[in-house]
Amino acid sequence: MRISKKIIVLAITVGSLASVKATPRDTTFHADGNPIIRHKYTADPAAMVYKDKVYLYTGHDEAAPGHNGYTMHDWTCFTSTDMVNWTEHPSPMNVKEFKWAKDDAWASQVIERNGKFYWYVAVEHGTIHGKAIGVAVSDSPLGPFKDARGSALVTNDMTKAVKHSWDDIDPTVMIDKDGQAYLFWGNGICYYAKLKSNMTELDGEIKTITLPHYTEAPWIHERNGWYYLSYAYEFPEKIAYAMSRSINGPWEYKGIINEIAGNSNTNHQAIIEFKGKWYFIYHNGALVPDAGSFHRSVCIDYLYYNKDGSIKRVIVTSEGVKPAK
Ligand code: FUB
Repeated sequence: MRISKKIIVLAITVGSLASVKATPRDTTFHADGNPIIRHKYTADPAAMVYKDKVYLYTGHDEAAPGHNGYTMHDWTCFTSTDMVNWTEHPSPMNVKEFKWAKDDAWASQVIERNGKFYWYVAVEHGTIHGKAIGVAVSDSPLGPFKDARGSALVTNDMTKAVKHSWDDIDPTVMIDKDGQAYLFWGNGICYYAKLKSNMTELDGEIKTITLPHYTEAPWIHERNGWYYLSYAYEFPEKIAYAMSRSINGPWEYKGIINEIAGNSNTNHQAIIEFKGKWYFIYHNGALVPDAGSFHRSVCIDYLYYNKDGSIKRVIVTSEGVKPAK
């Protein structure tokens, strides 16, 4: 049998194409109300505004249907210039990036300093029992992000205020006006510490903040000289907040701003200002019936302030927000 040269060339080409891994691409979509992301489950939103663009980083719920527990291995990244039209970028980081971690790509936050991007994440430590906080760094907000230390920044044996092993989760980070960076985190108690200017080492002691019915998910932001520390309150979680004139406190408890997130026990907010409006970004379990606490979805609604700087209760909507101009 004679096989033509053309067929041989075609067979070699198809064979080599099959062995090349498909490169993940950016994809764009228009958010049609809340939840804003409907093609996968997303949780624990953290948003950063950088150069007129919103970078939304989320956890990724991948639990099997009906599984009552978190299955989370990587984080996602979406960007938008108007809060409605979004681009999804290939996942900038998997928990495997942290060689010392076992699993559990839990809540996180990215911040920029001097042109570098630092990503603080909660994961399960591989050898020190309990959750831990790691930090990754990149030259681009889209990654690739690399473990910045080769070890955890915070481990369970460094924090003794509560007895359970998952107190070192949910990092939130802020650089104050004087250039001093702070990390807040915690489940069951709110911890905070200064960060060195390299952003990868704690600077001094770990302190605690007493807040009524504090569960987890602290988020720190500043507006007009007021510092706001919002957090998940009770369980199932509402979102409450405290205010202070200094990032070091004292914090005055101000009340609840968001009610329980439908059928999700957790609520996990991020708060940002973008193009003159304030946004409350959170998750619920409302994508499909029975989505619940382990198949969560990110939503966005507006956040408004009173004249005295206090925050108005968030009105959670199905319609979501309008395009920002
Ligand atoms: O996603 C895992 C955990 O659930 C987060 O760390 C908490 O804030 C809660 O949302």
